Amino acid sequence: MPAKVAFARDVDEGLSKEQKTLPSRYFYDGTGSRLFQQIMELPEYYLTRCEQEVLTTNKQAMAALFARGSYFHLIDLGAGDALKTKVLLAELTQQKLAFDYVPVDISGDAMQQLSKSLHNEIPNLKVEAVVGEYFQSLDWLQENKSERKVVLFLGSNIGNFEEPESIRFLTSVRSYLQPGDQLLMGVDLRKDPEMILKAYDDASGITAAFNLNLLQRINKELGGDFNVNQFRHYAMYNPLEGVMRSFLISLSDQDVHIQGSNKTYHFNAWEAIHTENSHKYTIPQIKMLGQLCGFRIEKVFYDSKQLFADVLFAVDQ
Ligand code: AVJ
Repeated sequence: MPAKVAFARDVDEGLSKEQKTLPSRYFYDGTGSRLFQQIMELPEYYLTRCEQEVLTTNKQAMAALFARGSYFHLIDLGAGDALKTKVLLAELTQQKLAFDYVPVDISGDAMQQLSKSLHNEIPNLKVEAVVGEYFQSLDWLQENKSERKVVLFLGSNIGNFEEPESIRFLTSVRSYLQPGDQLLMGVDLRKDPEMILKAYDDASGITAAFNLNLLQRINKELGGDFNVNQFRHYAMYNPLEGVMRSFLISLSDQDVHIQGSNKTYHFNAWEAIHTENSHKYTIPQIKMLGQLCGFRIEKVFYDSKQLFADVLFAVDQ
């Protein structure tokens, strides 16, 4: 199915629900990817800096655990600009490990830029970029099933999934791995709710622009007539569930027409569109999640404040 058709279908499905939703994977058009890069540099958005610290501090230990004397594929799910992965790539290259790099991302722009920048920065690295959604990356895993693999799933991207979806996804990843393969997964840990809230509702309004850009993308690609000024970003954290949720709130009674679905959608004043979940975890939860999907924790790497963790999973026999 062409990407635009799927987008139109998903938007129509989400906006036709009793409680309106839009899938967060559609944030990342050109503008959205640029806004996310700005988010990663915000003082409030601690996640990227923490994970960068985890990788920088532990790159040698990680490389030692990846090295098993045989050639492997390093598969980076949701690679984006791969700023964090580059720390590892430099280390693995320096240690002369035999591997190639397979970044996977839904943003074609991002994959083109990444291939180019890697060609300049690490000319000897073999790169095979894949443009597609996470589930499409599974095809690649399947095609290369017999070869050794280290899968990276960094940045707490897992946090966007609801629990059943995360189990389904990790179980499918596991089904294409074999004993000796590994998964390094970044997870955002539970912490002061105020700190989490600020990370998703920053003072300069970049996260608000990122959320609202989804409506602009619908206008551009599907011929929508959203008045973006009539919606407001709203984020809240539930400390019982450990879930950060983001919404777009309709500021008035209004109708929006979308040519792509040839439909008009009504929004009541203060009605919400749910656009994103970002789950925060405890290590016991992650251990449990791994177990459910056929993974065993080999090692947990933390930043100095223990705000974030990169968990290395081994594949059970
Ligand atoms: C890219 C999914 C990890 O949930 O923290 C950042 C996306 N949304 N600010 C996250 C995001 C709002 C981010 N992930």
